[in-house]
Amino acid sequence: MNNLPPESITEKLLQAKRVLLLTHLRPDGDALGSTFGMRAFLRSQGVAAEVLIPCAIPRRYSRMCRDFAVSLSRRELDDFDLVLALDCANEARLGCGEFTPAELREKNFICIDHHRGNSLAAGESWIMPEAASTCQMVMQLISSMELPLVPESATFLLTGMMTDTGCFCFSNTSGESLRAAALTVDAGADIEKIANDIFFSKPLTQLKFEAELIETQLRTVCNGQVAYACVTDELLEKYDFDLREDEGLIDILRGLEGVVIAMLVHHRPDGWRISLRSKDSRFPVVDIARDFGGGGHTMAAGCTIDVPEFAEVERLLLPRFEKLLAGE
Ligand SMILES: [Mn+2]
Repeated sequence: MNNLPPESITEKLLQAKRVLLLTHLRPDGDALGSTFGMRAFLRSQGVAAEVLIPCAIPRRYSRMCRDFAVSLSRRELDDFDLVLALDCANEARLGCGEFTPAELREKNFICIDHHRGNSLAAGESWIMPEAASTCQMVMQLISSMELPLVPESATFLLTGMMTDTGCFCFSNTSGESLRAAALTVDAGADIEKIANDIFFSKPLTQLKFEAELIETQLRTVCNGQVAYACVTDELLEKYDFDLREDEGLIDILRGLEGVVIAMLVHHRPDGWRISLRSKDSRFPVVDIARDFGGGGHTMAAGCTIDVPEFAEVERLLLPRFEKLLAGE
């Protein structure tokens, strides 16, 4: 493990009496894996720790993520001497309930994250953009302390490592990612349970929703190198599909032969939510997302564009893809 966490963070974590663990809203596998994995680890070390998730969590994770707080009062917040935010890149995404980031900064407020351009401004931060997942960072942190990893923690950490790397298929997977994953397996991570719960448990309605999405919405441009689809409210209603469950939906577009850039679009009250993926590191999509006020990772990024019609989204973005693919 080359990238060692700051010693001050490991010290503070182990010296804390009660740690509050936070992550980003609309939590994904890495967000939940890192917070619940850290909770299990801290508890195994005799450090009291609680997770606050003030929003719904995707169904596929609800079996494994249990016993967390959905809200906390200010008085309850006082009981914590350390707040640790995991996998959260900025204040707007932080799932902190009714608390303001300023209130959290009055505590020992630490951030561990792998998003480039993290702007959370915690009291102390460990940001490692080259890490494929925050779970990988947590694993590196635990192994740097040379403390044992309990199987429950190992299973959570491996979950986030697998979801953020597409089961170690995406280009963010490094030797270090695989070594960190190996440590979780050695520690008893239940890879079969993760596979069945997270990857092989798609409800039939979702399968049908995806089939109709492809049948009616999939479009390709740039000689088939760009695939995109707009998730309509009609489709969501017809299949009673909750877009919070959409993690992986864009991978269907990415999985199409010949596709280099995939885009999934959905209309929200504040504009069109754009998710972008690239299959080729020569064509990073994060710059396009940034130009529209978004961000993310080099190959997986997103933004929101507030225009009335979807056709305008196409008019704004398709030429950008064309230029990117032409190497301009
Ligand atoms: Mn992540």
